[in-house]
Amino acid sequence: MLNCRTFAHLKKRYIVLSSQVRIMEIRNIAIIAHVDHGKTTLVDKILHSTHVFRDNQETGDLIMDNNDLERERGITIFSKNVSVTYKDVKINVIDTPGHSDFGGEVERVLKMADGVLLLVDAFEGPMPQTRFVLQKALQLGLHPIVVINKVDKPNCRPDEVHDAVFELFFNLNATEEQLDFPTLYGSSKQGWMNTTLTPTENIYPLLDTILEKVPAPAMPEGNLQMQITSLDYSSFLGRIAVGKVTRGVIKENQPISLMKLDGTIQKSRVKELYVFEGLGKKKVSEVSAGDICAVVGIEGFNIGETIADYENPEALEVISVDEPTMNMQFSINNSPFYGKDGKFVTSRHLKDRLEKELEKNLALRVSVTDSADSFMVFGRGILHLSILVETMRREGYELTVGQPQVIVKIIDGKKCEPYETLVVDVPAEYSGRVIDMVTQRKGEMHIMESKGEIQHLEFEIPSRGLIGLRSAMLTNTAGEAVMAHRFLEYKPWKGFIQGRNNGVLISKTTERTTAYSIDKLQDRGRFFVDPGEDVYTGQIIAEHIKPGDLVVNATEAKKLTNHRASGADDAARIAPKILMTLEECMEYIQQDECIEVTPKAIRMRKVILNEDERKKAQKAQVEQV
Ligand SMILES: Nc1nc2c(ncn2[C@@H]2O[C@H](COP(=O)(O)OP(=O)(O)OP(=O)(O)O)[C@@H](O)[C@H]2O)c(=O)[nH]1
Ligand SMILES: [Mg+2]
Repeated sequence: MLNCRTFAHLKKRYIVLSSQVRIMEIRNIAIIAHVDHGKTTLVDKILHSTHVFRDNQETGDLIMDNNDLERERGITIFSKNVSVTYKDVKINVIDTPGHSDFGGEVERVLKMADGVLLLVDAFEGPMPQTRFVLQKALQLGLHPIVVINKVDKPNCRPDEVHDAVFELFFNLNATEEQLDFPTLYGSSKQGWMNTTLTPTENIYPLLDTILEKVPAPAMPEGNLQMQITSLDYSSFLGRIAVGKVTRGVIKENQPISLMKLDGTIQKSRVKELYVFEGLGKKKVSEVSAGDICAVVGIEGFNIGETIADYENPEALEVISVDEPTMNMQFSINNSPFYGKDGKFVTSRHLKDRLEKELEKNLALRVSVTDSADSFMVFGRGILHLSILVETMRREGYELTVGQPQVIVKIIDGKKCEPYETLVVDVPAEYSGRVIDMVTQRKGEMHIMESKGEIQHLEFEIPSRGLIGLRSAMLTNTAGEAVMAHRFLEYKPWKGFIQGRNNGVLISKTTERTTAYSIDKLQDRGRFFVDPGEDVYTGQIIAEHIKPGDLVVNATEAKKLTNHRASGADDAARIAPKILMTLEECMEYIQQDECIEVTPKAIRMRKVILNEDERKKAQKAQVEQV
């Protein structure tokens, strides 16, 4: 039976629209933070504590990072919408990626939110991406709720971090109201949040703060307006437009006008309509202003376009998508091992796949080159491009990718290149080395502060200088450095930056490597291949310990002697090969090198495999300069 109190409570939570239709109250929030500060873990906990799962339902580690690559790397690549119900209020939650390559995505999806949770790691404090996403949220007039996460970590410093966050708000010109942000402390991992540092049993204090502090979305009646802010893709339904309805009502089968970016109007019709529910979507017949929905059936739309009334369409202000800052050549695989393990190997396959990618990968561009076998692919950074290559190889593609290059622009008649802010936190004893390393790559130090034992360094550096820096940094600081960077702006070209210091050992032969040969060559270089691996002429098989390349034979068989013919003795003395990820290879190779990528292998090689031809080309290049 309903008693008076519950009735009053229900009345508060539902808005009576017309005589009979009651619409649930809504909150739309986005979770933003620097990479790895715990956004997805928190979204998972929100789903769990609002009983999206049956108690006995098996769930993986992070249910939200559901793409294979996301799971493997433990990062979020695509922003995602989920929806939960708490105290009769529908909370739409948008999980965003924290890596700076996907920063543009965050900026767009913030358009769907009426509030944000800014997560900050209680140990690391605000990082470059924290600043970037907070700035975007403040500019949109949102009032963030600050969550100091990971207070379970030893040596964390929640109070200091809180002060640093306040300072960041202040420096970003937050208004009085924005500066008056509510703060919660807790551990997403342990599943608790509180307004003080005292642990609780759950995250309800956070959910209560959301209900209290995040404004309900505006729900104006009138002609339909919905801006497409992100897209979903289903091989069955095709491209799906996602956004918040900001005015009026959108209905199944409704004819609409799509207000294109170029100002033209395209007539179309809504086929199906979905709202978010739990981890999935629920088909509905209509959605009113204030809620976030997914629309099926609209052909050829772009992000930022408005779905508007059929008769009286009005567009919303266009949102721009980040321009690429880096490019890389994608070609068919033309190594001697071509076609051995891939399913899709021709230029036609490559072209079709890249075109398909453009439909859903918003910050990506592709252009043709002089050769029908090569395409230039433009993206937001190494990670953005490497994820595409990784995805393709898992689908069965073979391809060759070249050295990633930053995109140069002519601005006011001057050659300009992208610059980034680089933040490095490192134990004081290594800070000198870090400064040297960054300065060599044309970085300039702007800030140097001590945080206890740790030195906090901030630089401005051309993006070019960052390529390959991470591995060099880890080697030179015994793995202690924590670094993060984010695109700043285009500025004048900074001149020559020294590439890789060491040369490489290149295979002379196309054969199987032997323990005998590798053992003999071990003091010359550190190997990328094991004994018994097939290699080809021109393949990079090791890093030379000195500058300059060397062509070597790593496939010689041991001369049989009267005693023993086995290579077991040699093998026992061989150091295990260095395993490099695709990204590490991308940062490692130089301009005359490229990477062969197949479903089973990643091999670095010289672009010109034949030694004589390579020398001729080098000579010609030197003469040209
Ligand atoms: N100690 C501790 N670790 C946490 C906590 N929250 C998350 N983590 C860990 O931090 C790592 C990153 O967590 P995610 O939730 O994937 O971080 P994210 O912010 O979604 O990362 P991106 O999506 O890549 O930006 C994982 O290893 C988590 O287990 C916490 O409260 N305490
Ligand atoms: Mg995440």
